[in-house]
Amino acid sequence: MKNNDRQESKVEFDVNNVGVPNGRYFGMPFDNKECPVVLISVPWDTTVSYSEGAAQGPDAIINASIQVDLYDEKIQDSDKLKIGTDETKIDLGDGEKLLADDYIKLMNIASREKAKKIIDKLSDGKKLTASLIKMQKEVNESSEGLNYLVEQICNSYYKLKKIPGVVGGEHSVAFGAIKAAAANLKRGEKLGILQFDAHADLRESYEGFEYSHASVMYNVVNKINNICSLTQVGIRDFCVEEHNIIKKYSNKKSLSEKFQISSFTDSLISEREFKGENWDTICKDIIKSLPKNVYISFDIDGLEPSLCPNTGTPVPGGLSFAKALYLLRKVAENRNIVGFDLNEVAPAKDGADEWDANVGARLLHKMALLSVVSQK
Ligand SMILES: [Mn+2]
Repeated sequence: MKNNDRQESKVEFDVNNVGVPNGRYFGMPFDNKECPVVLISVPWDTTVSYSEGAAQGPDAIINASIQVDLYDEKIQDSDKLKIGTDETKIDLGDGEKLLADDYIKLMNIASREKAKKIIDKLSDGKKLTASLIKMQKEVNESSEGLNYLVEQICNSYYKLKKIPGVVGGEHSVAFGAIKAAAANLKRGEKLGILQFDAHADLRESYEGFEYSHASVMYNVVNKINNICSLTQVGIRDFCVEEHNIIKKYSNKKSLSEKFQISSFTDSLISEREFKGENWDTICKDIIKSLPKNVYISFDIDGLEPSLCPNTGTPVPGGLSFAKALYLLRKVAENRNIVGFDLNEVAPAKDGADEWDANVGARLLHKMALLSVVSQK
């Protein structure tokens, strides 16, 4: 069976047993109408600069998710939570329809091919030819198309009062999801972003790609209304340009200021711990930097590389699974999680090893669960 072939037969679902593969997350057979949270696969890795594979993330996570135990010792009735899988169909115009994630796969193959030519040329230290500059423009247009599609799909779930969770794909897939989250708040309310990441992703553009994975938070901060803050956790690989942006928007005393970035870098966290502070105290500070409504953008490389060895740009250091989960639980207890994404999960090249997807699936289940229990 092809990974993402949705099975129409709704086999009996038993939470105490291993799931039956049906092309849906966690093997859940439910109608999306019954689900408070719906997961949207966005298999897109057009702008990856180091190692490809994030486009295979959603299918790999779906496969690995079958064996995730749905019981959570801290949350009542956690095993009863119904999680949906997006089934938006894209009309191809001639009466033919395609599932959105299959459509995105095709878009990605075309634009990745172009982007790769540009990246290869640049990494050879050469200048782009006129035809490559034209291609660069086309890649940017495809990225805009992707952003719009993700935004529209997320909007459709907000209309139904459901929480959308986007599964990437490279980190750029978060843009459309965050735009939709910010647009669907109650009047006058603002959104804070909690970003788990090894990288700041605050570059104005990267390799000439306006919607690069390395620029996603720059774009979020500069192109989306209603965002009041960005809180970064686990950052440990960033450039001067990004450092300057962080500095410019930090040191604000309160969230009533126009916009604030709080960067809990990996070294800052380690230093506080080495000097005797515990993770709970640091989590309290992280939560203090967040407004009532929080969108969580989780780049898997925010975790220790041993938990995501095949991700596009792994960096030493990072959060343990337990620390990330503890922080997520604290956010859910104290704030309202309005949307989330998990990105940059990439399976092993030979497909033999499920480890990255296994970690991703477990994290995804916790994020889906906690976003629902956070609703107050
Ligand atoms: Mn990132």
